[in-house]
Amino acid sequence: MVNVTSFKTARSEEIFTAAQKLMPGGVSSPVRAFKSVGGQPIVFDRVKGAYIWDVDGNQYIDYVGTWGPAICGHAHPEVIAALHEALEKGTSFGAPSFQENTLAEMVIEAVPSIEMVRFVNSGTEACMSVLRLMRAFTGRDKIIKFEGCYHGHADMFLVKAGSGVATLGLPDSPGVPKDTTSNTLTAPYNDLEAVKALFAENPDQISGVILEPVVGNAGFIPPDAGFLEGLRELTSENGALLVFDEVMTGFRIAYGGAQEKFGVTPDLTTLGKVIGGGLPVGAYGGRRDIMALVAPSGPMYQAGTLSGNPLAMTAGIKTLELLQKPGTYEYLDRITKRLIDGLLKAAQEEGHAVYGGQISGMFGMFFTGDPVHDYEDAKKSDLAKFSRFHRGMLERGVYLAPSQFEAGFTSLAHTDEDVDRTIQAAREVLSGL
Ligand code: HOZ
Repeated sequence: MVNVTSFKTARSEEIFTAAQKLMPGGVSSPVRAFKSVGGQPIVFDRVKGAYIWDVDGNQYIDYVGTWGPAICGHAHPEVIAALHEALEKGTSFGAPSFQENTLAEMVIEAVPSIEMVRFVNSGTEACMSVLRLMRAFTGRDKIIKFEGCYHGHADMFLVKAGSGVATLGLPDSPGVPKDTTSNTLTAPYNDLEAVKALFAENPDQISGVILEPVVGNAGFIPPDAGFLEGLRELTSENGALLVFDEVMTGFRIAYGGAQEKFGVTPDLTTLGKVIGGGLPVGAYGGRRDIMALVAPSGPMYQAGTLSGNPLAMTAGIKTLELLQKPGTYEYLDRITKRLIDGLLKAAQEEGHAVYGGQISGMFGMFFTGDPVHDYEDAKKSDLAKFSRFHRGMLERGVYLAPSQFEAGFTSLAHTDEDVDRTIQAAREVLSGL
């Protein structure tokens, strides 16, 4: 753990300065540039278990977990060993492999809504494909999404989106034609009445409702009691599909995702992150009669050279095997509850208004005393205070997501001692904010 007086960043700064001349903003994805929290990002050298080491030799307890996939801890020895073995057989086939069957069987067995699955390469790809499928199946063009939910960066979803769009406070992106988003209707999260009104205003035109069943891209926001059930009823009544974007929550808040946790089964589901065990992967799946429309069994076209990549499948299979061990989700829940309870208590005792919570290994804390049920509530968080908190934690060897509008993640590698050290660091920072 970094002692605040020995926190050095010269090498990170040198690399990031060079990166800014080579790549827009110096990064391959916007949020990691630290723009909303200020200061320069640290440049990673290696990761292991619950820890990160940067190029200056600082060590951090990591609560980003490569944005979710590292649920077993970074570079788990069994995942690495399986990858070594798979690597010897080649890096890409572009043809069927037995590993796809294995992972498909595991996903179908685990996720209540999924009877058939298609593997792709990212969460963005999974969501843009599922949208085409929603429209192909229903013959309707409109969709409903929620403010602050993020479903990747495809044109149709860049309306009131979360994640980097929220982090950077961007208006809906230039380059997205108005016509492309004219069929994207939005409602506040947790607001069933707003959804009801949209269905009433657009009879027989809405193909479906897509949402993060637990929001992670506007900070951590759980569904209110009855919200998911209400959406299930409204979509069924209106001949529309219900789609859970479980890219973050899949295999994280329960083995079968949010749909297992809350007992609400959507028609279609998107996955990513954990099912790739740290390699690039995504998937969409659902009812057999809907998935039958996907080419080549049906006419809805979607394809990919690297889809079903044997290395990604191998890392995913091993990760899911590790997650099947008894006690996994109980451990994630216990350690994460200890973390968030400790952070909230420390903040309150140091005189800060905070609101937060967790489900299994997913958590969040806002700098507002009011409950957070939707994106408008999340925006009331004191973002300047969050930035100072983030920097103070970084200087004390704790790596938090560099945005108030991203959930945090724990792993099976995080120990009670890591959590206690994190709370101690938080107390120090909060006392000076
Ligand atoms: N969209 C990701 C989190 N919600 C951020 C990915 C990244 O910056 O690496």
